[in-house]
Amino acid sequence: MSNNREKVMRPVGVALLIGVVAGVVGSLVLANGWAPPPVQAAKTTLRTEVRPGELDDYYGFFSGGHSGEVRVLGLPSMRVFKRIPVFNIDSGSGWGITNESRAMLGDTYVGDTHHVHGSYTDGTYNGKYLWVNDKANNRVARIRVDLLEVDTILPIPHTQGSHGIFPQRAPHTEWVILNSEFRAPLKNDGRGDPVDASTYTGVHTIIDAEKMEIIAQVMVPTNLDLAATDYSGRYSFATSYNSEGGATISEMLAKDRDYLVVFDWDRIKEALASGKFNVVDGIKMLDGGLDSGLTLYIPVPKNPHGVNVSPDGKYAIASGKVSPTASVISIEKLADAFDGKIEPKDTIVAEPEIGLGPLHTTYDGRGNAYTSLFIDSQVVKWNIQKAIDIYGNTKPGDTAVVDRLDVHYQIGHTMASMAETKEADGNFLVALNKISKDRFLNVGPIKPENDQLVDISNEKMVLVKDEPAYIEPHDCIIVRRDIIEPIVKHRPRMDEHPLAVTESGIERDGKKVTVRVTASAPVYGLQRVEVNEGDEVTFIVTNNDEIPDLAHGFAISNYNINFAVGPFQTKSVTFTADKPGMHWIYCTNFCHALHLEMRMRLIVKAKA
Ligand code: CUK
Ligand code: CUA
Ligand code: CA
Repeated sequence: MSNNREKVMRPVGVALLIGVVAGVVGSLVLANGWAPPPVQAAKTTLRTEVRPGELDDYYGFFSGGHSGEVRVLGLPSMRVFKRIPVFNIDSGSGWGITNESRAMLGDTYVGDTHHVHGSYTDGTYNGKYLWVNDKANNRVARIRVDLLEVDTILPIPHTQGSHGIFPQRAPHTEWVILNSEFRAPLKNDGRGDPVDASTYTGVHTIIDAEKMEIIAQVMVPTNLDLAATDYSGRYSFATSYNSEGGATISEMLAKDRDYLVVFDWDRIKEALASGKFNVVDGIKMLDGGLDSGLTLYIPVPKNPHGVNVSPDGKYAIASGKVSPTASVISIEKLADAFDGKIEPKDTIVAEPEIGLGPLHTTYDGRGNAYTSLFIDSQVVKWNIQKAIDIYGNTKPGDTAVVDRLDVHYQIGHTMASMAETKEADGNFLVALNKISKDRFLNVGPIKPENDQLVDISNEKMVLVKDEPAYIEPHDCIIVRRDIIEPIVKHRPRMDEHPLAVTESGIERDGKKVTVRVTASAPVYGLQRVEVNEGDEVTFIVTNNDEIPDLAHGFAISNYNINFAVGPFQTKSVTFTADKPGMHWIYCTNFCHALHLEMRMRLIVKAKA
């Protein structure tokens, strides 16, 4: 089955890369006239089907790319259970429409979510929070796992291309770090010479995980792409593909080597405690330059992409992207390199050749790494210890590669179950493939991606299923159900919202009208609300139904307002009553045999 694809995809991938190098971006041409490969007969020892009445074994938290959301899937079924609106407007839930969500979003309602990661205790998930970046508008959102809803959105000044994000893994998550992929002017106010890229800076932002405040920003001369933290709570890592400090694609590809940048948290804490920082716009800015002592710049082959730490905590592995290699960095050796006892490059203990276009690496907890190969459209399984053993002394025929699996085109991230924890279990792996060519019914110019589920529990990888994915997941984490399931509630405490309505009523203060409404199937607590044209009207709606799984909706006809309120939740909306007339307010969520009757009138009396 691989023959067809290698013929087609290798040249395409190479052509794409050459195209990129030549500055001809976007010339991805797929050859016509080939048959899709036959579906591989899955030989798997794991449960891969989830029949009616059964539950999945894992939660998958997937970023939604430029849809701006996060998705919750079940594995192995790959069913999508929930789309958590984050940086986007969502008509289904009313995110971006309610006062509560607008207080977080403001008027910025597009986003680009790339990386979702969870909070940790002792190197494994504790089921409290998830964080996700917004690459487009430089924000970080926190999702409460108990409700699987966003509770905070934090804007990150001084950054552009907010990309790699990772929480502290031990002893528990106090810090979350975020990389700025695009170097940019620190004071980005259009003054001075904004064209002069030599003045731009890269930023490693440290965020207080509980308070969701910025603790400090470490400035570096280079760009910072993907992020990881170690398992001891001492280091964070960032790949950097633009050590050149270039502003054009050819400039960014000028040098043969770029960096894996390591941040030493002990030294950063020391610098903070001893006041070695400037305050810019209220933020503590630390110098993380080459001679700062806070950072280590490990030279790795040209334009690396992902960095992932092995579940035993021993290695940070940077994927080569432009180089067909992965660089294995010994975390144990970092302290000596920081102390100047060894060179930064001496922390590299292996650099195996694994294939074309390595992007991200994941793990099975049995000593094997699995790297996504964008150009080869493969997942390559390789043994870390073997790569170390043959490093610098590779005899003909020696290879660390154990197995290769053709996946369905231009794979980006790949992630194995629990692989970002010390409890990596080596059961499933997801390949997040950018292109689904011929695998699904044609749906027009913008097609779904193809997220493929792979059984990695045996020596050979086995492709289990294809799952179309709406625009445009980048990454995911796969978390054992027993960690998440006990945490997720059917409803919050009703008094969690300070405005929770216990009694419906209308209150007027000049031109401000506050309407408090309960919603309990099949009635709202009011039947009619009368206001005057031009009034500023606030509706506060509390769903006080005791029944789990019974949401009510609240749509105001002709007013561009529609939101859903889950059990014991309260949501509010404020608007100007600028359209005189009678407007039905109705429940949008089918809640009762008399759901259609669950409505009330909004009367807006004309001015004159
Ligand atoms: S990623 Cu965000 S640019 Cu490889 Cu995580 Cu593609
Ligand atoms: Cu409440 Cu439909
Ligand atoms: Ca470069």
